[in-house]
Amino acid sequence: MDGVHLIICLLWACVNVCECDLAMFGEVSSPQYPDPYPADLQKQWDLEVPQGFQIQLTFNHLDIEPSPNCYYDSVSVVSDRKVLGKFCGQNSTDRFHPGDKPILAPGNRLQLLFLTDDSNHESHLGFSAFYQAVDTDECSSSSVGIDPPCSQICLNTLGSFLCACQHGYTLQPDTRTCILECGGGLHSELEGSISSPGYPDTSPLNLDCVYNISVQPGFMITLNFSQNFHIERVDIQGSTCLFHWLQVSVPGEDTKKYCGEKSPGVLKTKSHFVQLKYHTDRYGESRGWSLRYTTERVRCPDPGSVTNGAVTPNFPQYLYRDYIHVRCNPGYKLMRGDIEISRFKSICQSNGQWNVPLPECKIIDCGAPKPLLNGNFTFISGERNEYQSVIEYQCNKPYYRFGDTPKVRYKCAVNRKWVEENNNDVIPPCYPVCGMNTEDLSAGRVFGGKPARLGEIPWQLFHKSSTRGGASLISDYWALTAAHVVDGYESKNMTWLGGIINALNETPVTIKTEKIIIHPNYKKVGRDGRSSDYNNDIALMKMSAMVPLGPNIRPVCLPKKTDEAVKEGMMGTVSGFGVFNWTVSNVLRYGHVQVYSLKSCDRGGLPVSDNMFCAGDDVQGIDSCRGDSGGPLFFPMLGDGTEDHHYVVRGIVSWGPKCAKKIYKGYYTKVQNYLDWIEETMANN
Ligand SMILES: *[C@@H]1O[C@H](CO)[C@@H](O)[C@H](O)[C@H]1NC(C)=O
Ligand SMILES: *[C@@H]1O[C@H](CO)[C@@H](O)[C@H](O)[C@H]1NC(C)=O
Ligand SMILES: *[C@@H]1O[C@H](CO)[C@@H](O)[C@H](O)[C@H]1NC(C)=O
Ligand SMILES: *[C@@H]1O[C@H](CO)[C@@H](O)[C@H](O)[C@H]1NC(C)=O
Ligand SMILES: *[C@@H]1O[C@H](CO)[C@@H](O)[C@H](O)[C@H]1NC(C)=O
Ligand SMILES: CC(=O)N[C@H]1CO[C@H](CO)[C@@H](O)[C@@H]1O
Repeated sequence: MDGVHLIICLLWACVNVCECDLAMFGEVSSPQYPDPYPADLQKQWDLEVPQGFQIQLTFNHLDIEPSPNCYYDSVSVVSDRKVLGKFCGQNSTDRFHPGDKPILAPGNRLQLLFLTDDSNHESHLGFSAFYQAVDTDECSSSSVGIDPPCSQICLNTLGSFLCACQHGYTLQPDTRTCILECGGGLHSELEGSISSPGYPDTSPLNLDCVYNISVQPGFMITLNFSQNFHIERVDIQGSTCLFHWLQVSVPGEDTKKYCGEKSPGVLKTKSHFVQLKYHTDRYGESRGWSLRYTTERVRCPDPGSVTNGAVTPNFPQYLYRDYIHVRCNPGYKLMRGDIEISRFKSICQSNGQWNVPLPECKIIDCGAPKPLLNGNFTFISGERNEYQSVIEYQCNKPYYRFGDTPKVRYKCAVNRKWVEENNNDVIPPCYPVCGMNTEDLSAGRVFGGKPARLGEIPWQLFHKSSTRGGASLISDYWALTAAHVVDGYESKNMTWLGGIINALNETPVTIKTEKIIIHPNYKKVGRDGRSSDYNNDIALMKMSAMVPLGPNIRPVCLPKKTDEAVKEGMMGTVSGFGVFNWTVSNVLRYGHVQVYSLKSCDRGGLPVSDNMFCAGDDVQGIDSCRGDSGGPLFFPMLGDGTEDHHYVVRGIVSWGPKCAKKIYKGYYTKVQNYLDWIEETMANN
């Protein structure tokens, strides 16, 4: 008992210690061998070879005191607490001598236990042994202890073994047991094969095999049974396939049972899940079946077409995961209902439906054309501001016109803008037409001037209250006058009348000034009432509202920088509501005057500058007079093919020594000297 306990303890220790690589063979011998062994010995050897091998021990020499049952001295071979042999003696003729027969342990370990008593009188030498690893025949049941190691086929390998199964059976996870291949598992690949257990051998009896084919939604399974099909058919009283059958179930459809010798052939299931059940009972014979299944993608209906657009790509058929785009033709926009979308994509879904319905392509529109101040547009072609509609802008005739073209055309373009041929989308402004009158002035000299008819001098403005004065309208906002007329009014709103020839019995166009700008170099009238020298006697007035141009109120032209300067002998017309025949006139009068050289005009002692010129009438005493100040002296410009006949204001009625005396002439501000100032002032205010 003590011995066994010790073995176990030592064995336990050895298992813990020897993690090292184990030798495939080795030697072991008694203490002091080949000299005689000592007395009172109790020694153990734990021998081990690698896992998967058996350990085999062979004594090459053994000389131990012989005794019945090796009672005195002995060497024991122990495996797994079982004593394989207890040896003593000198040679193989001894009953307990092992000879040279190998001793094979069932496992990869064994222990040697050498025991001696208190004497070794005959000087026995002990033993010497050799051990080695022997490949286990794991397949023969006795050596492993599991009975049998494999349920079907056992294959020995070096240090181990493998189990294999007969056809139609599969090895279980325990790697030993074979079970009948019968349904089970899930067929989730997009194609594959399934056959009855053992096929093409006769199917086993008592089967209930379930095969699930389950692929992802969007795919449809097609079963293709081979022609080699045989399931026992027993029909009784209208019931078929009573005992052996193959059942095919598709969700949402009636299950179908098949038996007999005719292959079901090709079954298109239109489903992504199919369950097969194969049943045999305890009797009869079915030779089985096999099938190959394939899948195809679900098909979506033809998406159709979009008017004024294109559906791409154009496939003969559209399958699950295919997608389409819709693009509209130029000039059309994508609309989903009432909402415009920038792009469109629809995907064929697993249910065979498109995820979004097709959009519409609607013609684009450019919106209402921009209004044009003092002008308007008309549709030349198209309507509702749609793509490629053409509009034409015109300025309100005859009072306004574009700078150089009579009309401009714009087309509704792809970029949804109204653009000109050259893609310009800026509409030029309408400028007032200047220098035109409705009634032409009678030519020739008229004594003392002549009352004007309406529309003859439509640029004439009249300031009636306190300071009588005149001015010339030069645009639909600006008027030109003499500085001395508005001197002192800069901080006031002056009311001017226009469109009249009689200040008493007509309804004038009343216009108010918003700004009065006197030429900076004009010397204003001092506090002492000292009069100005009339140099730079020019001022601009901006009106608070646009002057409504019409037949009787229209601007006069300014001279061009390139125009010839005013010179002696030129004939112009002066107009105003000034003093006539010694009384203040309420009637607009005009008279034709001639330009004289400054030398030939008597200036009545006042200084004269180059910013002035003088004009008058030697013959009939035509002259501007008090109350005419600020009014125009205008000259006709004959039409020359590029321009129509029009009037240009070259002088502003400024001062004169005495009215209508032949020797005295009137002095006028020379407008041509102030063109830059006028242009700048009008642009900056
Ligand atoms: C096969 O399908 C059925 C029905 O959907 C299900 O109950 C069963 O668990 C499935 N078996 C396998 C192995 O997938
Ligand atoms: C079904 O399988 C047979 C044999 O493998 C083959 O010739 C046939 O084309 C298949 N039919 C279909 C629809 O796949
Ligand atoms: C512009 O013309 C349209 C017709 O073309 C007309 O209905 C509209 O009143 C006009 N607008 C102006 C400001 O004249
Ligand atoms: C004149 O009228 C305009 C409005 O048109 C106003 O802004 C301005 O203050 C008024 N007064 C003067 C002195 O211009
Ligand atoms: C000027 O007035 C006088 C009377 O004051 C009148 O006799 C004369 O006809 C008038 N001349 C003109 C040209 O109106
Ligand atoms: C062959 C041989 O050595 N035989 C010997 C075996 O041992 C006995 C004594 O135990 C001898 O008598 C034999 O001669």
